[in-house]
Amino acid sequence: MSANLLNEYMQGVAARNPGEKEFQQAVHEVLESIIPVLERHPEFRKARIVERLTEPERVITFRVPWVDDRGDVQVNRGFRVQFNSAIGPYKGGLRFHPSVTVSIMKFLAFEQTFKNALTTLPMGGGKGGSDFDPRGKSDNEVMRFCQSFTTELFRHVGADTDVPAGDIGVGGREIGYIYGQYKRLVNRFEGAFTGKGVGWGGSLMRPEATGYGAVYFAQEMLATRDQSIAGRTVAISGYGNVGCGVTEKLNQLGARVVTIGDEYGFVHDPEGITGAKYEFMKELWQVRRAPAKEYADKFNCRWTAGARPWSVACDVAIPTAAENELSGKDAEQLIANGCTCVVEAANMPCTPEAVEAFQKNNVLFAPGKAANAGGVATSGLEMTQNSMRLSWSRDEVDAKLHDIMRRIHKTCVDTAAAYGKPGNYVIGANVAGFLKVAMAMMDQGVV
Ligand code: 2IT
Repeated sequence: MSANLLNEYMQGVAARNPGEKEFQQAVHEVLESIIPVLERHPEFRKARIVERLTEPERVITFRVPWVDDRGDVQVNRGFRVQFNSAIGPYKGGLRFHPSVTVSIMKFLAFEQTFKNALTTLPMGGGKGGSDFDPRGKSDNEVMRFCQSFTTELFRHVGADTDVPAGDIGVGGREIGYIYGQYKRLVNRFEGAFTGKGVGWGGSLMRPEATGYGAVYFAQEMLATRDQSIAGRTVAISGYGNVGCGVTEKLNQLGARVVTIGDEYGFVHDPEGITGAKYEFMKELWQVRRAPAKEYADKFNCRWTAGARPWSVACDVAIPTAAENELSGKDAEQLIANGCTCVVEAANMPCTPEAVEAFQKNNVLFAPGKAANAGGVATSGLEMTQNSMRLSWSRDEVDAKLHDIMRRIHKTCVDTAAAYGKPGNYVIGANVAGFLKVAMAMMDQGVV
């Protein structure tokens, strides 16, 4: 019965979204978890909640023409997927990366819908971006691209409609250029974007929030086994915004981050990325957008080309880069090397085979929609501050973030237990996120 229902839904999703591998993968993972909920709630099936929830409310694609520094015309494709607004205005980041496709946008917006529901804040799910590659572009080129992108995007977003933020390739610089153009077009200073500069409506702690939140979540998971993060060796894969936040918080808590990497390979620094080395790592991406190998060259560490860091012995693994960066094979290797806790700080970084391997081997496993929700939760806090026209101190934001992460953890644990799968954070997160959105959809009728 369960398998039939899942197959039936997935056949429909595959037929309507042919070739959209990442989107189908994200939907499959959620539907697999919520079949028991649908069996308990025939009214959800009658109201076709799953069919509605797997269909984005709106998918916008647009042309982004711009002129590069040589005077040549360039054309990119822009997207905004407004997936679900049952519990609040669409909310989610913008990704600028050559790998961006409609499938990637839809998977991210779908995930975001459940993640945002878990934060306890009133935010619907959305995502956007472009196949534009900011690497190797001058500041002026990035600005011209952002202005052209916003010249179309602006008509679809707004403080009470859809509030984009950053994601891969979109940080403070890009949000600045996008916001400047937005404000010029609408002639209003309003909280239509988050991740803004702290001097003009941004929230303290937003840049660090995703990474800090993932570490808070790891602490809560370890505490269920009477363990602590202090003294642990941790492997991470990226060194952007999320990687830096994770490393900074782990250093504060006395853990040791021993790897960073990019698509070309990874660095192993067994002594840990601390002090001046951490400052160098931070500058590497955030200021210079330089390759990870520079860290290995500068500090005389081992560089392994063409591989991810999952072969390194560690207690905790925190993928911080991108989807499907940790395979079933990688998972087997981590388990063999003694890793007992895996936290998805990126979106869907572990393949389904990897997740299965972790769960079979009693590894604590936190799915991204729970563990990396601290970023968007702090975006929600930025929206609150903008509405109130005030700004909170760093400590105030951090305390709220910490509290939200504890609550998400508890929700996952309680929900998993209520559905007979204690300790299964995938079931806990998917079911709790789904229930919140589904009940709101039921209340609002067939829309
Ligand atoms: O994946 C994510 O949650 C984000 N990129 C952050 C989205 C946001 O609106 O802050």
